Amino acid sequence: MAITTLHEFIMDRQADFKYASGELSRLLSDIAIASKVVSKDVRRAGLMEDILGAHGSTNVQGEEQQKLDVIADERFISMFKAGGEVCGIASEENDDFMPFDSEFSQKGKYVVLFDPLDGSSNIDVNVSIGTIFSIYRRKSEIGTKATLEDMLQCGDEQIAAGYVLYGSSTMLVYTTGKGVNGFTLDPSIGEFCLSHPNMKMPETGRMYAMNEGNINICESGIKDYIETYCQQTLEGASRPYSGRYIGSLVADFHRNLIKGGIYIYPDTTTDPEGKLRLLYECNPLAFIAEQAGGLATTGRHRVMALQPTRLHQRIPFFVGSKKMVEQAMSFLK
Ligand code: P6P
Repeated sequence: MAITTLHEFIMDRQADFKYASGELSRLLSDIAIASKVVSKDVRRAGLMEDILGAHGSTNVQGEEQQKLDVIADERFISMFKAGGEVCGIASEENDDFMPFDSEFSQKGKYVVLFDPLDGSSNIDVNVSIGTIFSIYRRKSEIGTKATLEDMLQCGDEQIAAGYVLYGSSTMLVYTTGKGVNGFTLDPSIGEFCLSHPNMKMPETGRMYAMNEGNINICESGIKDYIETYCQQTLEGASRPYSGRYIGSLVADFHRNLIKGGIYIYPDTTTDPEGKLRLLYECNPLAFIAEQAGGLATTGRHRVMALQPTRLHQRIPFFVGSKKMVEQAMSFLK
């Protein structure tokens, strides 16, 4: 079977963009290169005591940073600075957004918001983790410093979005608004190769992903959905749904994209706004979900319609197969 590398695929699809002059293609290629480097780091984390464990600091979320969080963050930022397509970034690991200082970067047309390593509590126990990224055209004038307004754009304005899953294999899945395509890293040639063309999320499924430890500290409609719907043998079924919760959003999302399913992280008494971040977790995955025929809401509103107000704002997140998200939402008052 002929191999299509990510680079070839991006070049072939460049014609999808009117006035495409190659910047987005180069940016996507830069993300792929940084992802290969992070994948190498992740896969030998256990062998490098200086890379495992806590970094000894906490991020703006108050979460203890893992060394690999910080390393991955630095890898992506240095790639964006070197590429020239990006004028600034926002990342889970950085308190404030980061407008790039060089004249070279300030000519960049794009901003990238990303979570360099999501699920990093799983690093030390060898469970899948992921990178999530969201790309916007800047609103500020080219040649100037990126602004907060460049970062706080509505999810519907995304030019591209995707994730890298450092799982049993390393995969990069992305969309530019023309469908979703998945690429698997072939370490023997160091290339991401097209393995999942034109991905479509099954409109229903039989797996639900939720931290059920939260079942009694979130709104009762969710408990009703889980207990009276997911955990019952419904008409025509031979058994209830299966619970599958990996503790890494990217891994749960990717499984649901392929097999069908729903991921729910609601607002709780401990996380009254929800836990997941709108800008660099929910919006990019919402773009992928919708492009694949799925749905992403807060339980009440479509994620990509929300106007962000804060860089690290959190929202409740219901994402996955369209019919399953709609079904779960019907249980909310
Ligand atoms: P909890 C990882 O920190 C993350 O952001 C997602 O990847 C994951 O689904 C969720 O939080 C896990 O959170 O509260 O269930 O441990």
